[in-house]
Amino acid sequence: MGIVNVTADSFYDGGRYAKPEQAVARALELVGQGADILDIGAESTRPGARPVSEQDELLRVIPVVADLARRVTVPISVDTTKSRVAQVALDAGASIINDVSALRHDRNMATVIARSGAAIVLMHMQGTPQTMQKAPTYENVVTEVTHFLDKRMQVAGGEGIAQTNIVLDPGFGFGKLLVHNLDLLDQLSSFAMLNRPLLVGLSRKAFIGQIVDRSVDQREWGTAAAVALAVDRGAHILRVHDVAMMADVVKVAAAVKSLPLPARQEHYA
Ligand code: HH2
Repeated sequence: MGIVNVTADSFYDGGRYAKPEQAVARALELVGQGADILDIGAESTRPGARPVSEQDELLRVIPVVADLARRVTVPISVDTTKSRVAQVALDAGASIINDVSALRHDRNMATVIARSGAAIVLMHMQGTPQTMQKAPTYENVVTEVTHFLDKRMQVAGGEGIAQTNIVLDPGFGFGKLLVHNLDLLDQLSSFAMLNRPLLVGLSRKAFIGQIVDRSVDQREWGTAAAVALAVDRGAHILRVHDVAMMADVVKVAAAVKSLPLPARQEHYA
């Protein structure tokens, strides 16, 4: 899943694709590099980011989605927590809504998703982007995130969203300290018990910067290591800025995973 942020303030690509034509060109470039899904966002969720009005979000995201829908065959996801933005984006050709609030921000979101038959990404976040990194606390981050995602799936189901349209995301960096992100990555395979595809957003995040002690524009190697580990532990969708590089990382990690030891042994017979 290739990221395109039509924003001025995203933590990595803020300002680069703020104009619709720049965002469309970037999205086409990512598809050319091997992106299987595009994720278009118009509101930064980095810690402390300023909320964007519905009107501004619509003005930024809809022209991009509408243009891309005519030009690409890969599914278009829209990163939004607002039901009206979701509805207009789906009408313009998006087929996935990536809701980092997991249907908690806007009580009409579930209805929009259920009615449209769109896919929905439900992500875990402790707090809100304004508060989430102040004092994240967990007794057991893996158990608590699993419990949260399970509950949000049930809420979605209760609102008429088909379970087969749900993708889950533990929300790396969203109300998590370094140790919490490490636990989630290490134990990612435990989310398989929820029986839904797993999306992870690791790309260039602050916790990678803490480990390698590098600025956001120098975190691609750290991201590559995290992406390879995530594939090994069962992630299905890797949300990344650097599609060309990470497509190779995913291919190598997935090759080992998809042809496991017993299957490889047959080749020796
Ligand atoms: N991370 C970001 C934004 N949206 N959505 C999901 N499902 N999972 C994530 O981990 C995730 C996400 C933050 O990354 P980015 O879009 O690059 O930055 P910003 O929020 O500053 O625009």
